[in-house]
Amino acid sequence: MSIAVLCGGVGAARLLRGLVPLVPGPELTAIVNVGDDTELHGLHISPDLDTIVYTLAGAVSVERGWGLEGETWQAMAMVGHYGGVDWFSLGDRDLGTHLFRTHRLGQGASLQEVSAEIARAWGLTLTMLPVTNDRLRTLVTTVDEGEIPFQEYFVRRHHDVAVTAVRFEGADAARPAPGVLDALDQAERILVAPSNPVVSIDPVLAVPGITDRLRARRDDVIAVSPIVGGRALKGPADRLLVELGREASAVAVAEWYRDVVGTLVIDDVDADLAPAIEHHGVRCIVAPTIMSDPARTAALAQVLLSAIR
Ligand code: FO1
Repeated sequence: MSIAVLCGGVGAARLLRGLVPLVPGPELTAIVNVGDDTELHGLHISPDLDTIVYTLAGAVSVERGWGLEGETWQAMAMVGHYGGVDWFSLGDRDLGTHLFRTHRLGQGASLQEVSAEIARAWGLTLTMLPVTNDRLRTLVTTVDEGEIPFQEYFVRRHHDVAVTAVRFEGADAARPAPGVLDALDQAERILVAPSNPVVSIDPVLAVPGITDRLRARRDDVIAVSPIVGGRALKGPADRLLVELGREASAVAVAEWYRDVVGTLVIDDVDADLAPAIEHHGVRCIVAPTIMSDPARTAALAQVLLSAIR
């Protein structure tokens, strides 16, 4: 069964880890957010693409969910020694990935080509596509500093500042990377990972053509709620929803996605929300969604694959 998955970072990477043993590599396409991408020290950093690669390769830091396990930080310490930008922690080995990517982009390779080279080097067989090869950047309007780049909000400010708006710079002119629309047309099922709807999935949907494709295939689109028991499993999705005038609940996730998602999988603890979700015209499946170990991750992947429309 061919599957396309709309992906942010950590939550998507974990879901893909559950899908990889069940879906043959050539039939699994990850379409990945690039709104988190940033340029630092002259390097192009693609956090969500890298988080997916490192996770599927079994090399990700278990504690952080991003970067590499057993990483050292000597280069960063040296940058800090000079008074340079050291609030975004780039490990010594991780830096090699950014050096390689930046060099290849400078040679004229597309982000998609470099991402495929990196994934191949780690032995991955799925197709991993940045949603676009063009420049797309998530910008966040904060109450005290105005509009700032996503990583300044997320990492430098520890996503601990109230947000009034989110914008995807470059999205209007961005073209889907080659293969993205075909994957959405041809996949038997399209999954939306339990990533942040506001800052991880919306930048993917903002690329012209993607939302239209999903609308056309709404009955085949299944999302997993990243909000469980009124809280985000990781990151600021719960606070962002509230700051943008919604509530922090799986019902709000259903409302957020209702135009493009036909089915929402919510966690057992939220079972009583199922009627309210179906009231929004979104079919609801109740299942354990917390991917805390390989068995639970595999079970969630199985639920998604066997969900019949
Ligand atoms: N997240 C942090 O909270 N602090 C960091 O210093 C940090 C560095 C970093 C370096 C490379 C990379 O690929 C990811 C990194 N992340 C860091 C995660 C990154 O901010 C992600 O965009 C978020 O986790 C949102 O998906």
